Amino acid sequence: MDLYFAPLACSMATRIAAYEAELPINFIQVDTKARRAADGADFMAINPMGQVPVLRTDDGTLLTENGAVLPYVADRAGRGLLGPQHGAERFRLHEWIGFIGTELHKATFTPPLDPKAGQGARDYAKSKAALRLSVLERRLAGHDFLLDGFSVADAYLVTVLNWAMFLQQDFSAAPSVPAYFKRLCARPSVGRALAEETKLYLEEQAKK
Ligand SMILES: N[C@@H](CCC(=O)N[C@@H](CS)C(=O)NCC(=O)O)C(=O)O
Repeated sequence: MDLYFAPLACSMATRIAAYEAELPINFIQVDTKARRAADGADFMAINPMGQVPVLRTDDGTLLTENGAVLPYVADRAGRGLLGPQHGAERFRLHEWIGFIGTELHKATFTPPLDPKAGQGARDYAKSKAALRLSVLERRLAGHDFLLDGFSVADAYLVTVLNWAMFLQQDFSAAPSVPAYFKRLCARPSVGRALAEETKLYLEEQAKK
């Protein structure tokens, strides 16, 4: 598998998942502003949205969208290593990935990180945070993970919460969320992915 990624972007969830399950994977860095991959490829020809993650599977299929990439990787790992594969809990996994992708990633944390977003967009995003964090708080107070064990949904959530930390999000009404983040960062897969991508991010910033 090849993962097209940008440092500390949402594609880091797939890196964490691959490390967690020890899946063989190649990483191809993308400059999403220049829309070019490190191997020289025109990234718009790979994903017409110009967004990471893109996963090339071993048979050459290109998969985009976290909602497809993360369950694919979970199924590749098998044995429930990255989440339930069958039954009602499988739908819970999709429920959390959908929640993280739409309600947290896009609605809450993208506008404050996007230099092109105006103050109106930022204020709108800020007004969304409390309710969404309360949903996380309800689950994470008393549970170590979003589901019974670690899953690709946790890989995605810790990736998005890393942005919240950078944004100095107010977690006073949801104290279990930063505690969860700290716990997850202590996992070798998460710690390794964060260290590697932070280094790449800083190198990228230094070039600009
Ligand atoms: N709906 C997409 C969103 C992916 C996304 O927002 N990727 C961001 C990085 S976190 C990106 O590549 N942004 C560059 C751009 O939009 O030009 C998914 O779930 O995979």
